[in-house]
Amino acid sequence: MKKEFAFVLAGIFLLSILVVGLSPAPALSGTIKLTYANFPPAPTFPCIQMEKWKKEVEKRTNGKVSIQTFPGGTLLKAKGMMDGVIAGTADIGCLCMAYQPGRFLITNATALPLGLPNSEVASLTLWDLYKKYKPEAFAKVKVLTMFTTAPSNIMSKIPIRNLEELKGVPIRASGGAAQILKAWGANRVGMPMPETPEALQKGVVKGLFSSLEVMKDFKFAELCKYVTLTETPVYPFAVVMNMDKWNALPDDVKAVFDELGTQQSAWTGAYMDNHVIESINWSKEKQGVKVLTLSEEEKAKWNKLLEPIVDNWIKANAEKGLPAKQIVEDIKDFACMYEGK
Ligand code: DTR
Repeated sequence: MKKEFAFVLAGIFLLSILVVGLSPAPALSGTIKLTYANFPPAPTFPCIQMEKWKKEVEKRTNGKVSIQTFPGGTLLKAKGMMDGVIAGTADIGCLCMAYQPGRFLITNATALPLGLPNSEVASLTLWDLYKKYKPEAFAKVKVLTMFTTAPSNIMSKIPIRNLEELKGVPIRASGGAAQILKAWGANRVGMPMPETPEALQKGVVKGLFSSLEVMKDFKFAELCKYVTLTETPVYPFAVVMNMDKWNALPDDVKAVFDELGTQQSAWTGAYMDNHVIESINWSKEKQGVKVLTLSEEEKAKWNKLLEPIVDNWIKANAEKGLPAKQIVEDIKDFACMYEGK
């Protein structure tokens, strides 16, 4: 009897080892921990959207996933983001595609002067474009979402009311925005956003060309007392995940990440559009910033100079074998759809 009892006990013991041994790893080791790198400081919009995503993921997975965020370039910096995520330095990273213009040809087409009206429409347009073309440039990562800034405007230390006043003035811009500034005759200076405050302070540049929420978030309104409204172009962003880390996630977590793709794109766009309004009001009321609108006649001159940019882009990229004309058409069509036109 004693012997039989001992056998049963041993059996139960062996079985329990087997059951525990075979259960999936996450249940055993508890939460899945992921790192998320971002390049600009914490109060800026790429990091605000990162914290929102972290909160949503932790809520929707009931704490099964925990995200550790690294704003301010503490884990990866602007230009090293994509390769850092591919190499696994961070599990997830947020990148501004404009900082590597030749690398993300298809998605960077959203930075052409195509009249994308705001960040929400442009973000959803970019996300659709990505989903349609699944560009080779992202083959080594899992893309979690994409979004854009609001349209760009000139922020400067001196008033710029016409092309003559812009001629030769050193203004900071990256990617697609750079060729726009060049077409208008400015002396464009390229650098990622986190380097801009110092360049402005030292006088290396007299202004920048970006979406206007930075007037408040980087306190540029303290230095740049003028805004010239140009309302083009947007800058595209992507949030990418290390492929091995993605493949190792359980299916229910993958489903949460996937369902958040479009929602995060729309949320970030709406946040950006509202925040631009707040930033302009703050700049005018608290910093005495003057917002300059180009006269109709002047605006027509500025627009005329941009006309060859889209045509040249189509020509150059068709030669590289891309369906360049179709890409531009798709951007316009998606944008019309989201604008409700
Ligand atoms: N306009 C791009 C991207 C950009 C706009 N706002 C922010 C804030 C923080 C980092 C990047 C950006 C640019 O000028 O770099």
